[in-house]
Amino acid sequence: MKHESKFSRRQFVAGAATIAGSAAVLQKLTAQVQTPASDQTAGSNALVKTESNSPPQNLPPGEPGKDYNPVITPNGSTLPWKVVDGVKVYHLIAQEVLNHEFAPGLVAHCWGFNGQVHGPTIEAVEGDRVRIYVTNQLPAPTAIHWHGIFLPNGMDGVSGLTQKPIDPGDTFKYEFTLKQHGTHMYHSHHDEMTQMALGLMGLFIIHPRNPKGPLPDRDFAFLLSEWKIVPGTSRPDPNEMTDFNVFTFNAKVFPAIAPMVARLGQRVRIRFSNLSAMDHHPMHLHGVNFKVTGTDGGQIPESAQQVETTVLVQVGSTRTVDFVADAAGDWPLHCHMTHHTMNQMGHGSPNLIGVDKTGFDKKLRKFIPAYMTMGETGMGNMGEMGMPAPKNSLPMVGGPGPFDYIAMGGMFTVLKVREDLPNYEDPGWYKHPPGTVADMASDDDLKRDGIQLPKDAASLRSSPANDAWCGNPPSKPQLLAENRNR
Ligand SMILES: [Cu+2]
Repeated sequence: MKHESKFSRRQFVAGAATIAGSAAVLQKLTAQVQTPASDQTAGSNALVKTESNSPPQNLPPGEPGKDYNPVITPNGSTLPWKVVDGVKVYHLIAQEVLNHEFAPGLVAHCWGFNGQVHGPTIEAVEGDRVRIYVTNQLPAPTAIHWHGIFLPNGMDGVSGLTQKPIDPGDTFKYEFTLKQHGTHMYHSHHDEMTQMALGLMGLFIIHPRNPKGPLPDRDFAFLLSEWKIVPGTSRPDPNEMTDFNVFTFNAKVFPAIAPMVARLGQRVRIRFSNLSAMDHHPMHLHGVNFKVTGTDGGQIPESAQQVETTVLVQVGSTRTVDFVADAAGDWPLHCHMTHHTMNQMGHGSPNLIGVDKTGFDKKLRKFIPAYMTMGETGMGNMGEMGMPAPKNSLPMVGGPGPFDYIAMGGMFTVLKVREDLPNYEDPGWYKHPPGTVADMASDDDLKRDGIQLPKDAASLRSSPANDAWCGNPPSKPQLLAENRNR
């Protein structure tokens, strides 16, 4: 580990930021409430274990476009495969991945597969025979576990218990027939604390062989994780137990997480998997409701599918949700734990809310002319200020939006639903129909509806600081990521 600075990034900001401009910009992330989506079921009824264990054995390899619509791993990829004598053959290479970029400004030396963090998504169909080679290019032994998948015990990938560890330089072969369908994962099962903290994990999606319901039109998969990367360093710290500061979807943080794009009326599936070390994540989607249709244990019977807008994805589990995208707009998808939608600066800082810093700032300006304490009204402006910060670290909140700065980081992205889409490229920000955006109430509105304002409301409103960028606006708007895979 490189030098661990004596002060956290937040302390740095609160105690020593020197900026030329003025103070806060109001955050105006609008979220419109919409009528719930229509009822919709997905896939077949519950597949209980006894059924799954009397499997379709060695069926012909399932084909994308015919047997399933391929899953989309935003910011990730799907592991290529080939068919050899009726068996789908895959090759994972566990290796160090230098300079993995979580978002512009923060790179770290991680462990991953095939040059990626996290590893590519393995995709197959119920009844497929799969053969997965695992080559270990890491400096330590490893073993790969296929999480939630029914297989012979010796294929379970638990180092020491069901197999020898895969030593550096060695290649192991795993082979089994997929007897189920669902959202699953793969991850290291050797020195788990270290190897999973560094990124040795990926998604394993098995499509149903004979789906009973309509297939999803858009099928997105996210692997949730958390990291401790001390600002200024570039190696995730596997020893951290509680104070994580980078919260990721597919090993990216907002604003680098690709948006999900769908046409109005399409059936959308989102698969959440959580391999964080210590934290569960309540995933919340705006604009629609969804049914929780599956877990890593399999499909949930239709009668037990809960209607939700938030689904808790516990550590070591997956949740699949299905809905119809029946409301156009830009709808946030994010973890509802507020510290999980922050980047590195959101931790370990002094609480300055409500502190009158006038006298303090005045005294300090004798020595540092442009000094200004920050944080006394909150942290919403921390990302946009362009203040000096430790090298290789992220501002605690996100990126510019269409109305103002979006004061979120970490586990946050956007579902973009549009009536007309030529393709699934990012269509840009939603163009709201006239009269459908929340905005400043007019004097006529207030008068008509008899709204009495508090006496000091006008004086708060008149602060010019509330309408100005602090310093220069970002020259390079980092909206949502450009390196999505579809
Ligand atoms: Cu969370």
